Amino acid sequence: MKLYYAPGACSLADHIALIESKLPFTTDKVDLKARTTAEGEDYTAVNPKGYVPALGLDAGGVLTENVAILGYIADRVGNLMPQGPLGRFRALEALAYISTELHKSFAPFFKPGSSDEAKSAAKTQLGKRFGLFEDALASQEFALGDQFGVADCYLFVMLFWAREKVGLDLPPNLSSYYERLSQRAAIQQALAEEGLGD
Ligand SMILES: N[C@@H](CCC(=O)N[C@@H](CS)C(=O)NCC(=O)O)C(=O)O
Repeated sequence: MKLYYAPGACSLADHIALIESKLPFTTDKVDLKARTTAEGEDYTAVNPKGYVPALGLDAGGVLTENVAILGYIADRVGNLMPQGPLGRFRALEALAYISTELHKSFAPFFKPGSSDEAKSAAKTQLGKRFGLFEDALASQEFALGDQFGVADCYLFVMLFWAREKVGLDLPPNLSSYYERLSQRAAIQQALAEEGLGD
């Protein structure tokens, strides 16, 4: 597999998940402005959507969208989503929430020319949407229970942005969760490989 990523973008979630999965993979860094990759590919030919992430599959073809890529990785290994008959649906439920309710709420912080008003409204919305995980983390170690999984990979990136891009003060449970995850080997490795380590 080959992960197409941009440093510190949402593709960091997939990068972390791939390291956690211990499946073999390579990476290719995408220049999102030029739409080319470090290995010299035309990125629009890889992913006509033009954005990261994209995952080149061993059997051929390319998978896009964080929810699908993270779900695919979790399905391949089985230990990155909750167990039980509803486990994969709990993972999809969390990934969909993170994608649509958290990830998209960061838009004003990435879009050039966004007004202070739009940023302030987004900050308020993010604070509310993170509340679901703040409450859950009062009684469990990870986003979906006591086992690390793909939802944590994605939630980590949202918290990384909340700290780095928005300057959001994280409530106590999320703050200690973020500090714990920051010490995790796969997360440190992914950050270092993207040039974002300490
Ligand atoms: N719906 C997509 C959104 C991916 C996305 O927002 N990618 C951003 C980086 S976090 C990007 O590549 N933006 C550059 C662009 O759109 O040109 C997914 O969840 O995978």
